Amino acid sequence: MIQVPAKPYPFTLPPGRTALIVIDMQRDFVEPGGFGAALGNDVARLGAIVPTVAALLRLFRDKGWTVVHTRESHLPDLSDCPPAKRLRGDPPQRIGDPGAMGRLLVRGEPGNAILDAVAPVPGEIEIDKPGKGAFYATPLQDILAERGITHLVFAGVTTEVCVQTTMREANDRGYDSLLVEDATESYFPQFKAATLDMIAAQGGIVGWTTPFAELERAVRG
Ligand code: C5J
Repeated sequence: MIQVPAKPYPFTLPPGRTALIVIDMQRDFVEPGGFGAALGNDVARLGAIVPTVAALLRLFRDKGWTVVHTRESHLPDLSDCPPAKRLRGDPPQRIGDPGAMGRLLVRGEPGNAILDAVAPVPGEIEIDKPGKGAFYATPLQDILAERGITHLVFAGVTTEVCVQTTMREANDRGYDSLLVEDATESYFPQFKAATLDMIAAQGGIVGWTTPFAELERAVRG
């Protein structure tokens, strides 16, 4: 077992039974002209974590541990996109509309791809998810169970939406989860700070948080 200094107390990580889940590091959220920008967000903030997410991927690849990448995406006919999701708000472009990188949030479009710098490599698991949480309407839980995974390390965007939703889903399914603080980002700094606090509050009601350097030091020894 590996002990990682973390909030609210050290995270105990079983090598070989721990998976990295990288949430939605897609052009649609991080680059101008995608879904995140269409909602009025300043997407520049999110790009800053790319080097840390890449380093986290290197750490798991070096150890040979399970890596999962998720994409928030919908089928081209939008049959998996509830009207409530598509019609909410008053954005200039909605899910499925044409944008600078193809149709927004549609599977297979250029904008829906994961950024090259943190893209999956052969052998890693890729999950397309129609919701915010990666367990909803996906095979993720079965895949993790087949591999005997009990502990999850989280990175990606955005902290308070898809990352936190998936951590809460994981919590209810019995996983212990650690969020890497500098490998996740939000369009709203105050929401990121609040999410990190609420995850670790009440004795780790959702899970643990730690900076990447602490995780790397503990894992590499
Ligand atoms: C959002 C996500 N923010 N990946 N999606 O709509 O967090």
